[in-house]
Amino acid sequence: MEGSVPQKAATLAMLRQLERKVLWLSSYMIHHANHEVDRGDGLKVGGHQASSASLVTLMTALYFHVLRPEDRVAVKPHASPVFHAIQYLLGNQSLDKLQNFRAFGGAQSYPSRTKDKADVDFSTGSVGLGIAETGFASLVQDYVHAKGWSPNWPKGRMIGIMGDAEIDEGNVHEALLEYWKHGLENCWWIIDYNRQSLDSVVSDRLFMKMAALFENLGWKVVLIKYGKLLQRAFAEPGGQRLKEWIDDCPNMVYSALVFQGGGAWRRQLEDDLAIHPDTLALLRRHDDAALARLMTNLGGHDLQAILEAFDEAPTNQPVCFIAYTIKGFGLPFQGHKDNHSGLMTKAQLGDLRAREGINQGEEWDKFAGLDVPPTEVEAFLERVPFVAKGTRRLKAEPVPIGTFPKIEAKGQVSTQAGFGRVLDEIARAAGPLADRIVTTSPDVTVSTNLGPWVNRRGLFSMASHEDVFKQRGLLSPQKWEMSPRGQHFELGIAEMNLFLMLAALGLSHSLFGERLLPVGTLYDPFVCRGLDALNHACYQDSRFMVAGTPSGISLAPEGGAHQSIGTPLIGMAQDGLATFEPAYVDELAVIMEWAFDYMQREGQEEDEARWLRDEKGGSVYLRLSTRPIDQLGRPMTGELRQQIIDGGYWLRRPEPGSDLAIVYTGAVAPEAIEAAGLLGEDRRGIGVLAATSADRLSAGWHAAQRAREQGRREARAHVENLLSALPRDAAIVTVTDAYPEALSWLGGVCGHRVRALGVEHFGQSGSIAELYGHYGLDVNAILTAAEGMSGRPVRYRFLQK
Ligand SMILES: Cc1ncc(C[n+]2csc(CCOP(=O)(O)OP(=O)(O)O)c2C)c(N)n1
Ligand SMILES: [Mg+2]
Repeated sequence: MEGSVPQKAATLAMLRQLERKVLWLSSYMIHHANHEVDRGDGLKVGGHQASSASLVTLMTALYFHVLRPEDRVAVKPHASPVFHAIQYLLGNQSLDKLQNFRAFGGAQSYPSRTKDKADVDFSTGSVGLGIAETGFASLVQDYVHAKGWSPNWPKGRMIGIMGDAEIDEGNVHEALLEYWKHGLENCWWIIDYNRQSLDSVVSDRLFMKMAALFENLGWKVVLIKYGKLLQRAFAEPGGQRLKEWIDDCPNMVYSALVFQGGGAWRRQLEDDLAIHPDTLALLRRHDDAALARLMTNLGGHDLQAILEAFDEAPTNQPVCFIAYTIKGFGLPFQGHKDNHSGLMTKAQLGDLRAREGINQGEEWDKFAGLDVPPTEVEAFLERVPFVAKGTRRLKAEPVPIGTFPKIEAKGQVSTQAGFGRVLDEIARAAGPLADRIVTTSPDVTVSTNLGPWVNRRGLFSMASHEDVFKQRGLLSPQKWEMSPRGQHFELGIAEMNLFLMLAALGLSHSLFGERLLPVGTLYDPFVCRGLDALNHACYQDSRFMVAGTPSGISLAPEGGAHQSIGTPLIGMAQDGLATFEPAYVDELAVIMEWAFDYMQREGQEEDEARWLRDEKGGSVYLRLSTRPIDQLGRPMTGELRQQIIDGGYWLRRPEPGSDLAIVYTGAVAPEAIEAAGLLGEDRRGIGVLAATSADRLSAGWHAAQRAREQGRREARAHVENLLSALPRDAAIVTVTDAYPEALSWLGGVCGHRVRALGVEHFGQSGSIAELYGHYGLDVNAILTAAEGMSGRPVRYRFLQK
């Protein structure tokens, strides 16, 4: 704590006042949501009062004194009421939002970057993710500064305030390993060590193993265990015995005594310490209330102990503060093992109101009940360093895409190879786009075709490392040089880390004022391994491009464990993520050019009729394949380009009177085209529709339906326009190397009958021909489906070449 002795004392006194106010406001917010407002169904809406209360002191110290504007914070989900109360006092949150906590349009149950208007840096909710993102954000901050960017925004601490049970989440451990490799520095994790989770009490012995793990991985571990009252008591005669008693006390017993209060403390301690007269005398110098205060004076509830710990923390390594706290501290259910969903009764709230000196009607008053005049509190709040620069959400100039490289794809090429070529060409052409792209991959850099990009742009590391193979003149197509100039983050296999890294990179414009264009790659089936982190990234409106490749059973010999089936449905259902599965490299190039722009859009318009997020922008998922297919060598017209982006185009337009169309997505294009050719021998004008994005087609369709329902009768979706070219009684055969429902919905658009071909069972090893034959994606399967739909036999069959 800076300043002279009287200044420090004054700050401490003011923080004590604010601590009381934050406890009151956060408690009242929850009470108001549950008791004062009739939400119509009589159900309790909850609010995590106990979880919140354990962090009142710590967060008061942080937000009103320790934090600087450049510090970025992930707040434990269940501390949302405390967070909002603090934001209200700092002028960042309106009373209306507070009064509507957990209600429609009100302050969110868990702090949200996108839903809350308050100053949220990282959304939290799914425990383990917000906290893990702080370390990745710190690495991104290093990256931005290593490039000499962000000159007007100093480096800050990336701070995670976490529950002790969050440590159980595997992704937290995965993140710790990754941080170590990248030399993490500016990161604080503050663990709310209330030794309780939702159901149960956290094992103390296990937790100390965790502390050792942190130290092993380069963190400084700081225990904030005892408050000043206890520290002073330990120094008195008999005090050491008391300390030993507390240190040895099982969590369960301690929690029960906290709940029971002064009388119970006295009985237990006098029994256990009966043969130590000094200690008994020490205890007897306290009345019951004072004894309870003393015995619950853990470090995490003692402002002075907290501020000292923060003050003394090293600045050149990550720090893990283990702050001992009591769940529900200061409230009637403090310490009770079942208090997770506890709510105060009206009578209990009345007691708290009386204790805090707040009159009826003054509940929302920022200053009521405090021991200092409002003007002094106001003056203090105005000087709080955290809000000195006003709003902390930064903006960055868009990166110009410039002339996008032309990719001449001839012969047989896969979309995965095309993806590598596009990035290689961007790297070769150089310029702002190339400079702002950052790539990353969980140990599949080379096998997802990022190799050429990395060869040109290098790996990122704060320290420089030469490529040993290159130094020794050993032949390798892959350069592996690391330096602060590099533009590729090499990650270990953990896919959660990939998405947490993408989330952090994709928020750089907002966190650090510098736009990055992150591109990640992973094997498509393992999207599921990182799925919650992907969802977390999108929920925060982070902006990135991710390529899932290779995908589907087209990865033939690799077998069922590596062949993705359901990922297109994930892409469709994931908000904030536009999903594409092109078949041809020219389509892919169009999509990537568009994507680098789309990732940067920040429009406000949320016109439901065009709910493709075209104004708002978002992230992009490319589902790619290793199957080389014959390229079409066609001119790329403006109209075709637009249709590829909108989700589909007629590769072959159906003729009037046609009774069949084949709709395909991705790598099965050759089968669709071949089948159409064979069917065309004896049928008129069969259509072939290329669906480049089932996701955008369906989003546009839903939007147009909604718009019409709202009176905009002229609204029409791209897919409606496309399918209106096909007579209503014609049939559609859809085919995709994925779960068939990715396309079967097309039948609902204009009422066509649909036979949807796809993969419904786990894949296996084999050749593409064998697997397409077995799973029913080959030409003959399409012909048979066509036959079934029209009731007419097909004349020509496909003979294996
Ligand atoms: C991934 C995930 N799983 C389960 C939950 C449900 N949940 C919410 S809080 C909680 C326990 C939290 O315990 P802790 O982190 O110790 O926080 P405390 O309430 O003790 O402060 C659980 C299991 C969740 N939010 N996220
Ligand atoms: Mg806990």
